Amino acid sequence: MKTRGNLFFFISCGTILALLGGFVGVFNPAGAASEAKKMNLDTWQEERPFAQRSSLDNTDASSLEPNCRPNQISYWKLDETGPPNYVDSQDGRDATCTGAECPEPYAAGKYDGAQDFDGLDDRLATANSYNPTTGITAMAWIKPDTLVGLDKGIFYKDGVVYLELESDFNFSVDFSVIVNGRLLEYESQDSRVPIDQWTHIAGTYDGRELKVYMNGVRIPGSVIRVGSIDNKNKPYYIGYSFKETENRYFDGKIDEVAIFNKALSELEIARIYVNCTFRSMMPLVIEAPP
Ligand SMILES: [Ca+2]
Ligand SMILES: [Ca+2]
Ligand SMILES: [Ca+2]
Ligand SMILES: [Ca+2]
Repeated sequence: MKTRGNLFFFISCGTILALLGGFVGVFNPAGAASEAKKMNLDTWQEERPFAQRSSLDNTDASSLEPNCRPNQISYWKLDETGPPNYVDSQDGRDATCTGAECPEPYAAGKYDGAQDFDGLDDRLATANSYNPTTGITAMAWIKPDTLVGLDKGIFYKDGVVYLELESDFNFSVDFSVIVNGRLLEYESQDSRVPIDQWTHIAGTYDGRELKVYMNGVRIPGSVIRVGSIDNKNKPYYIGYSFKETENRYFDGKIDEVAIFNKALSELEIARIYVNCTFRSMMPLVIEAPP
């Protein structure tokens, strides 16, 4: 970006929300990811991928909930500097690993530390637990080192939920739940995740419709089946999934993994994507176009 014509503003919460569409552009995969953002007002709209243009551009401040992370039931910040315990700050559903399965700590996470998975055998697993059945959201920040070979497992519970990257579609976001004993899956195809950049991915199911999100914005399309999510007393895994006889490991960094007991709305996911800062006072750096 060019640097001339900088204007510095302190913008209050109302204006921040009016600029929500701008945030989505600023936080796109090609952008940096810190609090103070540079915004080229003329070009961000054109540069933003089609999949990231949505009704969020017309967001009204009054419709946002005060709770930053509504209905969250587990939240692994993955800030730990070594094994074996990775804290679930919501519900004590801590994840662990042993020996060669343990990821390396990665200091430059999306928020504080993250974990670096080797793509060979690294994974974290919780103890057995039951899961939501009427609705679910799963999300994570990921920064792949490589994307080759099999699908990549990001978050997984056998026979319940799969947040993956689909190798058949250039490693786009792929979310699945098991509804009434049958797989319900949406391979979004046009949400390709880039190498070596932090990308936020999420999937939701509300008892009827399954949707996927990338960088806080819904990817067009969905699949529908009315029913309840299967409930299994099994572990959750981070950095791994098992499906169709394949062990699917992820090579790269994972941060801020969370699950919720309902399908979050587009606004709720957008708020989490920007770290729930919409209502905060914050400095913005706005660049005039060249
Ligand atoms: Ca973290
Ligand atoms: Ca290993
Ligand atoms: Ca690696
Ligand atoms: Ca798939």
